[in-house]
Amino acid sequence: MKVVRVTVTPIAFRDPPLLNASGIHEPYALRSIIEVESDNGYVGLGESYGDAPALAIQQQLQQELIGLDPFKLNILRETVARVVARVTPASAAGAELAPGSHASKALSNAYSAFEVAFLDLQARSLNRPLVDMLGGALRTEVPFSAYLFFKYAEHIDSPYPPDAWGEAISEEQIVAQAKSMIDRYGFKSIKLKAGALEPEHEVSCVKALKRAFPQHQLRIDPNGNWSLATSLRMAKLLDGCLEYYEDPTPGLEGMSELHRQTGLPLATNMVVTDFDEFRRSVALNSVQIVLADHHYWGGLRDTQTLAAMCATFGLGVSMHSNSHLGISLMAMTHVAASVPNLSYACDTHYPWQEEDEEVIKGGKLPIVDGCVRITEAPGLGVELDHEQLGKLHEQFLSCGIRARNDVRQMQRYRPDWETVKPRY
Ligand code: GKR
Ligand code: MG
Repeated sequence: MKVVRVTVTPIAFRDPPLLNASGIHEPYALRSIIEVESDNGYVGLGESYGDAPALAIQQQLQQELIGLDPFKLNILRETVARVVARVTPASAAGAELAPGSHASKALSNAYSAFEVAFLDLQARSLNRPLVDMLGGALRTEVPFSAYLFFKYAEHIDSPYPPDAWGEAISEEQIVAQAKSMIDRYGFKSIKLKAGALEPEHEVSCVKALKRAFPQHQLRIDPNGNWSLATSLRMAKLLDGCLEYYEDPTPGLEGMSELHRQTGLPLATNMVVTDFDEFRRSVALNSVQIVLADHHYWGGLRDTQTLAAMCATFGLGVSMHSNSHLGISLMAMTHVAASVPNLSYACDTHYPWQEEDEEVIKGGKLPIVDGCVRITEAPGLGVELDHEQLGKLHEQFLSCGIRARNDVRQMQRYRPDWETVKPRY
């Protein structure tokens, strides 16, 4: 089997005004949708970052992958490495929370984007689910958490009508957001994205969630926007409410000291983002749970390696997410289904994306009882809807955004907004 066509299509879809440690989401999130076709008529799918630096590499690779055997992933990695060495990308400014724009992750990002499509192609040609290319499923239902955000009711100068979620700033509004998400999707655990408002207020919201959902597991994630002193103070206020404390404070040293002083389980998608940081984290005992993300950890098989490393060093493992659509959701679900030590419900932004903006046939994938299911359908189990792809590509062309920048977007609301890390 040989690759005869590779198509990378950048898309943009509506994204709500979600607040975070950098600023606020822009009205559109960017992704790329990848199709890899083989000479015997199968098409493998992938989804990755659509920010300009990541896209430039993916587009360079389109021609270079023609003729490769989709089973030879080691050759794929070598080919990607050659192209990445040629196209040295610049990191986009103001995009700290968009790993697709980090130059240091260029190789693992680009490899991952195509590895998923190659694995999908392998699986389709064998008429097996993709998870069988990863050693087979240990579970068919993968749990995800309700991922809450503080948010405004609508974007400044919004190019489209307000979303149905409404404003979420107060405790009552955050509890209402959690209730809608849980009623709709059945999530059993809740994550609150923090680092955006006063820490005391964010902690009060966690406590309000605890009162409203006493049976649910809770996490808070300030994206490293709290100093060590603030993180210690908030740990006291949180008073045992948490399943884990996610990236409260920046740096491996800060996290290590926080764990030493509180004993709380700390999770991260910020201080352990590659195997070198993993090694340093183990030496310092900085984190106890690693949130994997195949998009920048180097694909589905490297995510399995990461999970095996976590098992070796007695760490928990779960999954991080950025704004994404269904192809990424299914890739996350297939790898999560294959990981023996998946110890926590995974993160996903999926509920935040609009019903009419999915690129797969049949529209948005169901999340039932907080879980996404994998079936025996071949590959990732989803088919591309070319009409939808075309619509979201047009939106990419017209939206004017080429790299995520939550700082610049916040400056439209508050011209004096600056990046200060940690802010609190
Ligand atoms: O989308 O605002 C966001 C999140 O803050 C995202 O950028 C983070 O990468 O979800 C992520 C996280 O868990 O840190
Ligand atoms: Mg996080």
